[in-house]
Amino acid sequence: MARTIIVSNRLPTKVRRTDDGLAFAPSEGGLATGLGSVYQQGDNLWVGWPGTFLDDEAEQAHVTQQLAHDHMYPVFLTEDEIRDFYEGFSNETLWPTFHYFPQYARYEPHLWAAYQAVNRKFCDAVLAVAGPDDTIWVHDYQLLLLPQLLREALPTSTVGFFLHIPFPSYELMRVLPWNRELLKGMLGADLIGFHTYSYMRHFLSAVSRVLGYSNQNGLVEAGQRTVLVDSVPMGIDYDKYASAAASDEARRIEQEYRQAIGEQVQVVLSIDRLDYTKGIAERLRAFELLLQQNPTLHEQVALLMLVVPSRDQVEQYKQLKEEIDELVGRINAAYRTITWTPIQYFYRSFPPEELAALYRLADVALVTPMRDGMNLVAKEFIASKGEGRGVLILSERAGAARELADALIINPTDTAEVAATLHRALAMPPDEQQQYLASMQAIVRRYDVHNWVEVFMNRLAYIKIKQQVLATD
Ligand code: GDG
Repeated sequence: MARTIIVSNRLPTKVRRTDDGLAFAPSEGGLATGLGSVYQQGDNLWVGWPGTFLDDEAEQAHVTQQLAHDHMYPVFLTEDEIRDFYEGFSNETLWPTFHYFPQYARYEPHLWAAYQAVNRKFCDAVLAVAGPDDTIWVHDYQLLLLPQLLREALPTSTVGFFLHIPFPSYELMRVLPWNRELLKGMLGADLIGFHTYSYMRHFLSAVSRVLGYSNQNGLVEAGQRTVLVDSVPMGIDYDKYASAAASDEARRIEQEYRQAIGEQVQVVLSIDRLDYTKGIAERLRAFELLLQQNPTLHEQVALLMLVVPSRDQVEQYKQLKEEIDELVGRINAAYRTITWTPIQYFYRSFPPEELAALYRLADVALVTPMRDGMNLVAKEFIASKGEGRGVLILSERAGAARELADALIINPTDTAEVAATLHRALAMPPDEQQQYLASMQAIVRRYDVHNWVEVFMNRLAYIKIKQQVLATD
């Protein structure tokens, strides 16, 4: 019986070391929810790293056994691999290059060697559990070489690949010393999916310029094989977010927060992982400009800013954290009053029910990344609003801006434009807010995460049939 095997750097469960031994906690990411309906069925499986360094063989055996109950198969990474493959080549070479921050990127052969070795390690793990007829769905930038490694080992297998971050213009790809190998690695897949049409076009252009492979309608002639490249934007679990926000618990927390903040104060919400791609510092400057230009808004508006700790061992992230701390301190010190704090800043993660309450509470969501593959926060805000009101301000450089064209779309580098758009959002009449919201809700509801999985799998089945037809022509 053919199975589906999901492969990603992280498993949907995180193992943590506690005083009482190892603890297993589900990950709340969109991918885990979306693919839950796939890997938990039949004999399907999810292969990935459990998120913690474990070198003791007895512990590894225990984790393997526990995860097997939940259809997961772990790949254990050594401390060197975590440093050079994960924090190194993945997060300090590919992440900045693909998000148009090449000045932050390290191009170092020993990181590349680690990346190749760990992709081979993932390949061995998949081969330990997969058969030639299985469908293998590989995810994201940590595993760009894996599709080709799988193709060599299992030539007839069905391999899909999805990239969750932007695929950059050829001008960025040409900077990357190992661009040929990376593109060839991806082309081992039968289907390569991106969030947007422009990422897909950038990929096709890089493939043509670097490898000389032509394409027609997204079908790439890669040597003896035909590979389909397509745009398949990822959705969220709409019903989950809508019902969490409508729950009694979310309403109760919202009321509590509302009372604390003040009935007359409009709330602007900002939620991201700590990352230079998310435009957090630029967003703060825009909020500062808003306060500077509009004294009448003082004591009438508050920015609620959640920054989820992430990669804070990396130098650029440490610096960004300091910059944010300083900006928040400076703006609050300049404008706060005894009864009003302009920026409520949290550097930690919140439980899902509080997140649902914050989405309810917010009058405006300010989503202004410099670059973002998709940005699920924008979609979650829309889904959480129900029949209520709310305005989404969205960066033109988030993948989500393609689908959410009824948001107030801004250029995140243009501080004056962001400040002016915030002003407009805070003054938008309720019926106009509802009209925009309803049209975006229809899109986010229809193209939800279940639809995304279905479309991806259908496209994968289509290219397998197309390959057979082409082979008999
Ligand atoms: C990558 C791409 C692409 C945030 N704070 C808390 C919390 N969150 C959740 C949000 C959302 C998720 O984290 C963040 O997703 P994003 O899409 O915004 O960003 P990345 O993590 O950078 O994800 C991105 C995505 O992959 C999918 O393809 O959209 O472009 O960079 O779901 O709700 N969750 C909880 N507490 C928090 O404090 N529980």
